[in-house]
Amino acid sequence: MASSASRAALSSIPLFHEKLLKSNRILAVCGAGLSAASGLPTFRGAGGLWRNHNAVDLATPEAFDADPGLVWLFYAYRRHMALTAKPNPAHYALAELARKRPGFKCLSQNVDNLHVRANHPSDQLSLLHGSLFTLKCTTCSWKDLYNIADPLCPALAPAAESNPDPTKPLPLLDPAQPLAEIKESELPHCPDCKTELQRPGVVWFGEMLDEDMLDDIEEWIEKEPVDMVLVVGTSSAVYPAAGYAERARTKGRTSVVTVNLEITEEDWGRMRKGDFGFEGDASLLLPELLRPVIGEVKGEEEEEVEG
Ligand code: BV8
Ligand code: ZN
Repeated sequence: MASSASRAALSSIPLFHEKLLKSNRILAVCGAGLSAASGLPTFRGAGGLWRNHNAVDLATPEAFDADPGLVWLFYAYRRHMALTAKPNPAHYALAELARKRPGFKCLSQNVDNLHVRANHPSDQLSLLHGSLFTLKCTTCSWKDLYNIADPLCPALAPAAESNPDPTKPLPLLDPAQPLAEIKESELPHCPDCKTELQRPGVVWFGEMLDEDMLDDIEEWIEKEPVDMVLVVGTSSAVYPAAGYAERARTKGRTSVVTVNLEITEEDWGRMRKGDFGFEGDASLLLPELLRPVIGEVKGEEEEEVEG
């Protein structure tokens, strides 16, 4: 149990800034909490349930096989939400850190494309679980790397509707409102093999992450000791993402820094000397924590994302 003295050291911004200014090799592991301030629900928060379906259950090949219409509505809704959302100062702060620190690498579990829209240098960004805006064939190698059609097809139009009456839940989200049946023939099919369905280019539970990306991350971690790991807005419950912070730790050298709205006693208890914990909204904390290196976060100058 971290004593109050050590708790003070663990959450001291001046001590953190001192370490940051000496840190060249920095890894970030980000989760849904990073995009919360952009209005996107987290998995553990409001986003955990979608029409009384557990989001984690819908993010599986089994769910897609069982009811591709339902799963496509789920993803079409998240595409719509992510398209209407904007990157927040935390996304811009990480992007600026990448420009100021060539030794910075950002691993994100988020599929909302907000890092990319915040102009995060692509060679310093690994999207561990893919993107809502990549489409691929369920069977052949056809892929559309960047598709922002909203709705994606007429059958998925309910997912792109804005809420007629904000006092009521969006009909699509109201489990009491039956969903129009979507026939497989109405869903997007692969333009190459014609017969197979398209699916969202995200990594579902039970599916392997991209091998080349995993090798690239391993190589980066192995190359030299890591000075700092920023663990931002994640419940660290999904692997392999949840294993990288400790994987990158070199005893006595690496500071693991937790930035989260909620840091549990258990989390504090797990921290080691030299680690840090900052409790609060990532979009407010990251610009302040990274200021000595990135200066004032300008934000909002969103670049047109080419396909
Ligand atoms: C795989 C894409 C090979 C789709 C996602 C080892 C041990 C145990 C299990 C496993 C293991 N290895 C593999 C597994 C199985 C599984 C797994 O980890 N299961 C878990 C549930 C135990 N892993 C896999 O299946 C992976 N594949 O390993 O393949 C294999 C296969 C089978 C068996 C062995 C090996 C694939 C995992 C990827 C799944 N796809 N997303 C989609 O998005 O629809 S995961 C998805 O859920 C997200 O991408 C993310 O990873 C996760 C949600 O977590 P978070 O992002 O952290 O969000 P959460 O809501 O949980 O937490 C938000 C946090 O933010 C909270 O802490 C909150 O306090 C904080 N917060 C909130 N607001 C703010 C904030 N913080 C700051 N500011 C705020 N404003
Ligand atoms: Zn195909």
